[in-house]
Amino acid sequence: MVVADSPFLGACRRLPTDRVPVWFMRQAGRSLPEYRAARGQGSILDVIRSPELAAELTLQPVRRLGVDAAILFSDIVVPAAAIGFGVDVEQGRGPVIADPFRGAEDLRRLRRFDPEADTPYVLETVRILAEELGSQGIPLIGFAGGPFTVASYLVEGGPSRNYIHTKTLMRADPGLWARLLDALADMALASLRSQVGAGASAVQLFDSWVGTLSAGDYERFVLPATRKVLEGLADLDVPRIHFGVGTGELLGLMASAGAEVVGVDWRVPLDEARRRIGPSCAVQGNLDPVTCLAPWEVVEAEAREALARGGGLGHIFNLGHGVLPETDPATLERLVELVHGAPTAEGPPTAEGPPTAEGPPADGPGPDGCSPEEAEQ
Ligand code: 1CP
Repeated sequence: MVVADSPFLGACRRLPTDRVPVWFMRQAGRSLPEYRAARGQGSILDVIRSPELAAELTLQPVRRLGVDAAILFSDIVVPAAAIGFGVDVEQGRGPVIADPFRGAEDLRRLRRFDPEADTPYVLETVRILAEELGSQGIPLIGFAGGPFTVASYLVEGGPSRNYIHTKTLMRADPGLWARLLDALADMALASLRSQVGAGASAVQLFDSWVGTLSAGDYERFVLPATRKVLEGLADLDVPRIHFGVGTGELLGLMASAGAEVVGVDWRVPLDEARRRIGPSCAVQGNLDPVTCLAPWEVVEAEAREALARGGGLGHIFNLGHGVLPETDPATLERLVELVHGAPTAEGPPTAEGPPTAEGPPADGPGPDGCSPEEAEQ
């Protein structure tokens, strides 16, 4: 099979596929013994700077789990680290910034990101993977961090619960906030374009923590930058996936930002998510990652429910967020088998949205509906 005909790319375009495609966010990593064996002790940033190793870590879950897509082994803070913002990634904690972004003078530290010069190792990894996966007909997903989520690390200085500094900057100095997000949008866009140029077949924008915002704040403070990233990819003709956690109230707005696929976490059932997103986007999700720690019968029942509510057509099965390190890889293997054995919907999507096990769920598009130009296809 050639990559272009893969079930994953077909489902992103809401085309009929012979099976529901499945991959898992954070499918590479600590849940796999072969990852722990290969990773070594250094910073994850050092691993990412080693193309052969990063490519190997990307391929491990493809080999073991039989997933329909690979996701590049990298991190959302790689571009910011590469331009010298002073980012490190602490094992067991995540990204940390010794000297966080707090004022206008810090904008100078966010110089323009040039992927070829600043992260040649990422592009080399993508090239290795595109060749290796291409021969197997498996697409490679490139990714970048969404402007809000990357800003939250730069402004807070590390992982955060309440985003106090980030939200305060946003409200106290909206002009500076807009310039920060615009710079981070340019960074994400340059990174994603370069990954596609090197051979990635799809891209995902991880705005993981944007669910901390109200819809009003999201629309005013984040959506313009997100649109800039997604619309800036439109000419490349690769599916764009847009994902965040806790975004139930934001799904309609996120769908209006320009992606082909909206990622949904476990808090909103997929049929309801489709109602909020509108008929012109595919959906990705949405099994609770913690469910994977339950007995198989529970995993199976919840996965079947997600499949039924997802409706087959234009559904990429995934977890609602990343694989937890405690997950038994055997559970993920069984999940892939289960999803691949599930029925797919037939026929092209209707204006009402794809059918589900419970009949047509969508009574019209969400507030905006993504890729509106495709809505009547
Ligand atoms: O298979 C894969 O998905 C692995 C590749 C990958 C991806 C897609 C890594 C490697 N990081 C990411 C994206 C990423 N990084 C996101 C978006 C996805 C998500 O929401 O989970 C985010 C928010 C980060 C930031 C980050 N990097 C965190 C989260 C911290 C927090 O705020 O809670 C952590 C722990 C890291 C480090 C990191 N990146 C990747 C790995 C495997 C690790 C962990 C460990 C290590 O040091 O080995």
